[in-house]
Amino acid sequence: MKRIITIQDISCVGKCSLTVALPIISAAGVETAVLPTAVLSTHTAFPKFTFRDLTGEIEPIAETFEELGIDFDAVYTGYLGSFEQLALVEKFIKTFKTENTVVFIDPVMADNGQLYKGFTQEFADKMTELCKNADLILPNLTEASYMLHIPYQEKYDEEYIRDILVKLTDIGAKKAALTGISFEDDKIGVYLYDSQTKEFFSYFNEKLPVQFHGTGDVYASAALGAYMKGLSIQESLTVAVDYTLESMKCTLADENHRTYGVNFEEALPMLVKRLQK
Ligand code: PXL
Repeated sequence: MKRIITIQDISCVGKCSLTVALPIISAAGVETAVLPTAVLSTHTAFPKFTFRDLTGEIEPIAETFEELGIDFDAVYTGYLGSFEQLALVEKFIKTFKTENTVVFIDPVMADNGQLYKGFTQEFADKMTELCKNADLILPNLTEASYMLHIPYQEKYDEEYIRDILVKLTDIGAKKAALTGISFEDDKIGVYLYDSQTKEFFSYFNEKLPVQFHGTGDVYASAALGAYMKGLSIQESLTVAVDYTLESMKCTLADENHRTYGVNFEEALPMLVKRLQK
């Protein structure tokens, strides 16, 4: 069984980051080690939240892993809360990366044209630096716009997206996939560029007329789980689109759904089935 480590916060309520990555990647049949970077009462989109920073734990934990000879087949980073964390995570990646380690960076910091609470352009620039270490980065279009210092555009064509993807890989990541890409009102999906083969790939499925918090983390977790399970990157990104859609459909199927994130739990059997084929 493959073992990955995911480095991001744990938000007690409001399904995102570790409370999403741990169950999804585990269900994919991949051992999921965690390195929590902070404990929050909820994610930061709630009107009020506590935030206990765990930056001081990152180095001692990493050093202890190293002394014990613990290794990982992949390092997956998501929401990171400070410049110091970005530096420590880069050090972690450099320490644990071997020839076969997959480095998967989701530069979580923005959506819908806006940075999340507490983030700045300067932080986005440092996150962009971290992305140089990645085999695959998974930004949405808002994050990519901050990374490249270009205005966020709601309307775009395929040429625009391909140009952004090439520019993202020019920074250093081997592959870049843009999530939440939509050229038609009723379709949404992913667009990938592999700088080594110079090939593009895209996949779209139904676009629902709703938006939920946490879908980016559900998407990234499913994609990594599938990839570590042995699917190709194209298949993994495809399964993750379908699984995220299924999670949103399960959320809507519950008339009394509370928007603490999507119902990825009841969609898990579908993900597991797709990974068994
Ligand atoms: O889903 C991304 C995310 C993760 N962790 C925290 C967040 C957010 C987005 O708002 O606030 C703490």
